[in-house]
Amino acid sequence: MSYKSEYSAQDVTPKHLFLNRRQLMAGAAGLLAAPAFAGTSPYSTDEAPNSYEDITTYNNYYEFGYDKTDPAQYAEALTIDPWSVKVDGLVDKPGTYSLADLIADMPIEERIYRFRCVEAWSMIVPWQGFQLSALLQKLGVQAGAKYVVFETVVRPAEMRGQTGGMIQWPYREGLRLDEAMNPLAFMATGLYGKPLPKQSGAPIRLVVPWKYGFKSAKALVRISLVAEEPQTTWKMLAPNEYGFYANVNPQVDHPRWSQATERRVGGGLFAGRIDTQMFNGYGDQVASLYTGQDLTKDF
Ligand SMILES: Nc1nc2c(c(=O)[nH]1)N[C@H]1C(S)=C(S)[C@@H](COP(=O)(O)O)O[C@H]1N2
Ligand SMILES: [Mo]
Repeated sequence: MSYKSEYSAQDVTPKHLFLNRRQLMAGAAGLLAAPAFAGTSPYSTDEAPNSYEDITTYNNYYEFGYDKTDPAQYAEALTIDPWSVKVDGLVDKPGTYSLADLIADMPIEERIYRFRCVEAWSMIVPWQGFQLSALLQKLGVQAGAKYVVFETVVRPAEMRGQTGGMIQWPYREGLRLDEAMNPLAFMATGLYGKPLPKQSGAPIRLVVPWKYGFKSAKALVRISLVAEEPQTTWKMLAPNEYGFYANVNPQVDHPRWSQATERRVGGGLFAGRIDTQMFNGYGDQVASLYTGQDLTKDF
């Protein structure tokens, strides 16, 4: 089944125009799901996206609790305007940027990606946003930078899960610089043509479609360019279960379950499991990043 984006530039529906107008009137916040989509990307899958309902009511976001329904129930408490992102480390233009300044000149497009959680469920998600590479180019990566680190906001008064639990906040993730520069690595600011919902990581999150979902950190407030492989949340918690690379790999099982197959969320009670693909099906674009690496060790 194939899906034609409602939001492509070639197909300007009244709904699209309405969204533009409303978003423009809403000011900076509205620009986050910016109006000028370049059309469906060659990087998008033509599989049918999950419903908005599926995508925004079945979430992992431990800052709001451990249950899949906690984020939809509690994320509304997070203040996302104003929002700023600190950029530091080995970068030409460090500083604390307002979100609007950070993304002002980024080319916004739609990417319909497969999304595969390490827990062996998956979805198809129509994101809007921009390539991480465009942002890194604008910030100016210095020689010596080898990794990009991402940190989520820490705000226990608004994030009820941050008042306890086993995670050492902030939630943090990282990519090797060549992974971050791959055209698939994406910064999402919108979903289904609307500003990103809070439970999905508003106002800005990472999306790395060939890696397990935990790499795709939400509600980013800090991006650092560093020389050494950074500490990352799930590896800190259980290094024998979750590695730094976390590439989707049906041949490397989690110590407690198989990664060979996955359950597509929203498939219904009687839908069968589907085979998990190497690199979540993005091998043509990313396999060369790992030439010479043993992915059973660098899992
Ligand atoms: N800050 C933060 N980012 C996070 C998480 C989290 O708990 N906190 N969970 C991760 C995990 S395990 C997954 S599977 C995805 C889920 O994204 P979704 O809820 O939009 O599907 O977010 C990732 N990003
Ligand atoms: Mo996950």
